[in-house]
Amino acid sequence: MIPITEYAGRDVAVFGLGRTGLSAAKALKAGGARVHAWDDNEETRAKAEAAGLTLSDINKRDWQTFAALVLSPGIPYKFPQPHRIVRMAEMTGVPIVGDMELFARAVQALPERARPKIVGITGTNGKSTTTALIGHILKHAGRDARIGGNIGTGVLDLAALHANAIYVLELSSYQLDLVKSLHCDVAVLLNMSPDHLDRHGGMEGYQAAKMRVFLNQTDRDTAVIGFDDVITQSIAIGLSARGPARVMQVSSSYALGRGVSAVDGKLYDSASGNAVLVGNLSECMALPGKHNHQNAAAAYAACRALGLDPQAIMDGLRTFPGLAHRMELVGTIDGVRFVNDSKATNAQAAEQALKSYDNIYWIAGGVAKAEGITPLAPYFPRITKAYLIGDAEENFAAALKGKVATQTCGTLDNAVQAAFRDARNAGNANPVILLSPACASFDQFRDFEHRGDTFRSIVEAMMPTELRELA
Ligand code: UMA
Repeated sequence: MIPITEYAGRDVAVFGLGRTGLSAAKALKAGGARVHAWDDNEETRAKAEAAGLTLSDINKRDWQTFAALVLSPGIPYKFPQPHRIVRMAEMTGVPIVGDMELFARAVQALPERARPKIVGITGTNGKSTTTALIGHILKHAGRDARIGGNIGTGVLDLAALHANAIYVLELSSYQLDLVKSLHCDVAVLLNMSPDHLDRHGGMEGYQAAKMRVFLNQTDRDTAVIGFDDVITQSIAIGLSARGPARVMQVSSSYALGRGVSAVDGKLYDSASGNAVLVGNLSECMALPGKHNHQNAAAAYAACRALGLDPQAIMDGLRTFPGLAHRMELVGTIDGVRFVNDSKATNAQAAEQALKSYDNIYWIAGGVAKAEGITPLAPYFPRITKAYLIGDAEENFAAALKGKVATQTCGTLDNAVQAAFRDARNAGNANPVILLSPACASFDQFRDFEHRGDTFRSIVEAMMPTELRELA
């Protein structure tokens, strides 16, 4: 935990008691503040109390006594309309901060030589993968990397500040909206397309929030910017001209004259003006597809800025296991790869996986969404056979009829066994058994994580003992 001492002896309101609020309340309490913790939801309040927090209904308190309001990122701040509590803080002149701002100020309060490094990662897509990837590369190279933020661990839950530590933080637009003091030694902006527009009052507000990842950067810092969409291209051009940070462009669409590019599956570093081949991204099993190659290029640029040498970074890219439940390679048996993409609960999410592999033995089904699998038709030629499970199996079999060979399997266990038999016996190149269900899981599982964990357990049980120990 990172104790927050800034408010020692003062009263602070903490509103929203999910992951952010709970960790902020604990960190503030550990730093000596009097915490007034509250949430609109009764059940959440009960859970927070059970976790040891003392509740205090901030709707009924004297706001003049509050030194700050710590707001969770999911609570409406400005749009579609400010939450009642936000209006209360504004009317009484109580400063509103997020957990990232508390973290940033705690870092800034340290003498310069005692400050850890901060890598902030944002973008519309790929930020969790890139965050986990940078964290993995750094750890693999022996650095003390701490991964948190939007990826799932509240930043104040990470281990205490230390000069040699590197905080690798996924930053959502919601979190960025609430920071002023954040100073990223390396700031990564991957890409930008319309998202969360109602929450930011439109594209301009969304873009302005994302741009805050570059706040407070100096000429000693690096801004890594994707060059594959028009919005981030113009941001990169603007920041290159205006500075102050050194801009490093990255792309998986263009061979950049100066930057880091992934071209035809190969990673090139042309930061010096000459393109140098760094390595082959096809060796990085957990990073298939063009979108992952952009993530890899960004992670490479970020880690170079932190002083890692190219081969150490390539080693990290090669050994990255992927994010749990997102195109996660859970094992390889007799040359057959098993990929857990259980998080794909709709066709759009499954599309990412289907377009990343060939010779796919596809496990799909569960509780289908309205669009079914019709939007996935362009990827049917990549599927060798489909193994269908759960409520949707008959519907999906009908949708695939005459296009893809199918087998209705009922359960995930049956599907994995049948797919493995076929994939191993077919003798085709690079087969992949892909669980990317394009469905919700609750007909057979608690949630998508339970479904993915079950898949992993089935695969591990099929592994010879020596492989199981390595898994
Ligand atoms: N609440 C109220 N009143 C409201 C709205 C919410 O009291 O009007 C309360 C809820 O009852 C709940 C709490 O606020 O108890 C939830 O706060 P939150 O939504 O900020 O969620 P946290 O659990 O604190 O998780 C947040 C991020 N969630 C969001 O930004 C929505 C998590 O990102 C992040 O992992 C976590 O902090 C730790 O940093 C999740 C996310 O969905 C993955 N992010 C969005 C995305 O990626 O698209 C931005």
